[in-house]
Amino acid sequence: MKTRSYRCWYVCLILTVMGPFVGLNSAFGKNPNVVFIMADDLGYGDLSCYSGWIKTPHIDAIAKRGIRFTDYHSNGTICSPTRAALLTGRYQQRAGIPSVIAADLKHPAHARGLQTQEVTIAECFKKHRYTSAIFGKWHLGYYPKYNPTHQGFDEFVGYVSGNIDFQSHVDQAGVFDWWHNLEISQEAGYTTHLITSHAVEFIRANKRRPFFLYVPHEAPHYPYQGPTDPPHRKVDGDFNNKGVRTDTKQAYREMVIEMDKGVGAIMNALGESGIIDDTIVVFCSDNGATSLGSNGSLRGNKGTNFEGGHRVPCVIQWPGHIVAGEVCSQTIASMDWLPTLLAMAGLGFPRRLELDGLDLSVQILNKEEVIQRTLVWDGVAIRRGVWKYMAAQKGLAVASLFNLTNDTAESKNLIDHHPQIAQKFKSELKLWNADMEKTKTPQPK
Ligand SMILES: [Ca+2]
Repeated sequence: MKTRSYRCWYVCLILTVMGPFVGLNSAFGKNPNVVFIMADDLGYGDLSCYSGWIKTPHIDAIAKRGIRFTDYHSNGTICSPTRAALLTGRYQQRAGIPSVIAADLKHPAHARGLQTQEVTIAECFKKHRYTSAIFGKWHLGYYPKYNPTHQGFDEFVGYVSGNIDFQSHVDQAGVFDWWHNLEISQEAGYTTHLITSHAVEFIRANKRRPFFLYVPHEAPHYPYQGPTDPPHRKVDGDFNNKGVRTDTKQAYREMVIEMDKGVGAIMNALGESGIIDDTIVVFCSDNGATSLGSNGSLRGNKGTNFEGGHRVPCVIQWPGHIVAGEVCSQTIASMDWLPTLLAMAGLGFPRRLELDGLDLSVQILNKEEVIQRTLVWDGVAIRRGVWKYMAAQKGLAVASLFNLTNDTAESKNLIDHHPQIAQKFKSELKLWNADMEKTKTPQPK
């Protein structure tokens, strides 16, 4: 059996062999830039382009200029796992991040992180001489050795925790958490505004060379603070993690609106820099909404394996390459972006990376028919085509089989009608779990 070190060596070799191809223009001419914007805990029923309750004209405009996905899924139902899958193109379980990386310094999971032996999407773009940056939430390791600058990002401004006070930048363990690369930074400002302004500045500074820009927003994750609210968390202080607003629903709305304005500012910067037609822009969420937001008619919330936990909004634009105003029903997941975006950009990637994500570029660019594929959540839920099987788990007393064609609300358990389908899924889950256990990147003891 191949060992991890052998695999890494082989990946390095592949990357080296790819060298002569580095810098070649894509099939579409100039290498396109990529701006990947991700909200935190935004639900399927939050945005106006998904018939949601918050008016988001700037995100809606991306959908008008490109594609709105109706069957996009976050790999995880909570923050860290989805981010690990997005960055590595692999199931988060395989990438060694099956659960959230805890803020509490005493929690055993606090010491975990995305291991540097993982090859990230930023490293893949950098192999093609892209400049890369991340502005916003990392949540893939607290220790400096897990800093994004060790994972292919040339520049990092943001926080390593799961959430911070939007004004004071203190995390929920009472630790100050705002960084510029490897240094703590005393930069003042509302988190959403800072993330936007760094992204805009980066776009203007790098308009003449291809870049990969990752913009993981904090909104609308708690603490529930609008742009005019004062700070409430203090270092080592005693505070309510969720904040002090009593009208939390209104605060949530303000947070989404502010993020949407930020998306507008990024689009303006691309336009003013004359590179909007050379830039692929994606906007999505990292998991479903809490009960404060809306997952539309879907069952469940963040942290559950029901559709409300992981079917989330996602829109993409690339003027001249993606047909405007399309609605796409392809089943797609966070881990698909690594192979898909590199393929869309006409760039090679190390095919021996043992990716779990699929290259769905032809479904997006050429509007080819959707393909059927299998997705697993947390080793206990599995989906293929119209069918989704869920083992008995928290919030679900008995194993269930749902047909998502007419039942995205997962209200009718059809397991007694289709026992063979359920049994097949159950067997697949067992194999999947054994494979993950065998191949997972270990965390240091
Ligand atoms: Ca999240």
